Amino acid sequence: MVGHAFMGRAHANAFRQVGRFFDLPFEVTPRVVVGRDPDRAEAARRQLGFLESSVDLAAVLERDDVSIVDVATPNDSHAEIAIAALKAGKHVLCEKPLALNLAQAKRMAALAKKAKMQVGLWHNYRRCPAASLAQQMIKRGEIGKVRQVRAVYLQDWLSDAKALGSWRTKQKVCGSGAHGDLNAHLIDMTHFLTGLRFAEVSGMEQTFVKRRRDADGKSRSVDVDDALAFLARFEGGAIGTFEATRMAPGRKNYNQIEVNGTEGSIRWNLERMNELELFRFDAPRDGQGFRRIMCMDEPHPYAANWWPDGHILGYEHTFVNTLADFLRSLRGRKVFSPNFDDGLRVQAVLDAALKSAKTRRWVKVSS
Ligand code: SOE
Repeated sequence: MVGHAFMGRAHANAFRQVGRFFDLPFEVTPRVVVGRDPDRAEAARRQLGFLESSVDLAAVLERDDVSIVDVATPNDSHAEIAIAALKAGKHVLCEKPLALNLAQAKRMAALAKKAKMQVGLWHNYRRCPAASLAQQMIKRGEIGKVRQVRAVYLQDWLSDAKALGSWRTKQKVCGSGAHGDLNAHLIDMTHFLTGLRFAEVSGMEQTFVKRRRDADGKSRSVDVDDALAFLARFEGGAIGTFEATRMAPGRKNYNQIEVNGTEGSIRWNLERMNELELFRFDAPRDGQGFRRIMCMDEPHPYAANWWPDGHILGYEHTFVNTLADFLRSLRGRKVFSPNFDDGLRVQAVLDAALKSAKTRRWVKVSS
């Protein structure tokens, strides 16, 4: 595992838990945690439960007792690490978004195809049981043909102008702000739930706080969006609205998507992540309304691997579910999704929406 901050902790937890809750084709050993600072990497090794720590990725990639490389670093190093790992013949899991920009994403997807290794992206919300159930329901036609998608991912941790800047506010490290961080999840979730393909987008961005003091005390300009909203037209005529912000006071991690079809609607909200809301016109008129499905019973995706009905799951379980499917896909080489092709499709939409926001015109999404 390369990187050991917030996502590194979420991934490390998944590496340690997955064998306790899923029948896997083989045992998982969290072997080496790689960082930039030896003392911090060693502290992470102890806390996160790896056998070794290292600051020498090249040496780790040469080892034949390392078969999967997990990229849990900021966005500007995803391409370099994933490409080196693929060239070293390793399977690769990578945090979202796949890359800094479309060009890097294209290179990563092309190499993954050539390398014939299994690759995956940690778009963890797909494997929230309720989100996976929504995908199954939409696929079997429960809401008819999809007409509209309405998705928001709202946070508020940068609302205060005095909040510190970080790699997430520097374009050369993160690529874009709330857009690449949060709209990436909404775009991937839309692909997953509906199978729709984005055709063209019209975006609007805003940076409300133009300079921030970093942890080193220096004030630096913020060259990424604090918020980016965009309209989308899909192939086939469906339309969508998407919004990402870090400036919505009170919205801590409010990731919500609603899909409207010809026969009904489905809505999932991360703040009530174990529940799915479904509306269908075919209920009797006097009983119509959204009904709340509790997605923790045996037939619901992943639920049987965890606790009895009603014992709710949390954020960290979505990473364990994701890893379980990735590991199971290694046996018999079933294609895991989201892979780097899926990540490239997300990057194409991110890229088009950002271009649209800067040029104030509709932009076609490159296929
Ligand atoms: C910060 O916005 C963040 O950690 C994202 O980077 C993650 O992808 C999201 O799952 C939670 O919020």
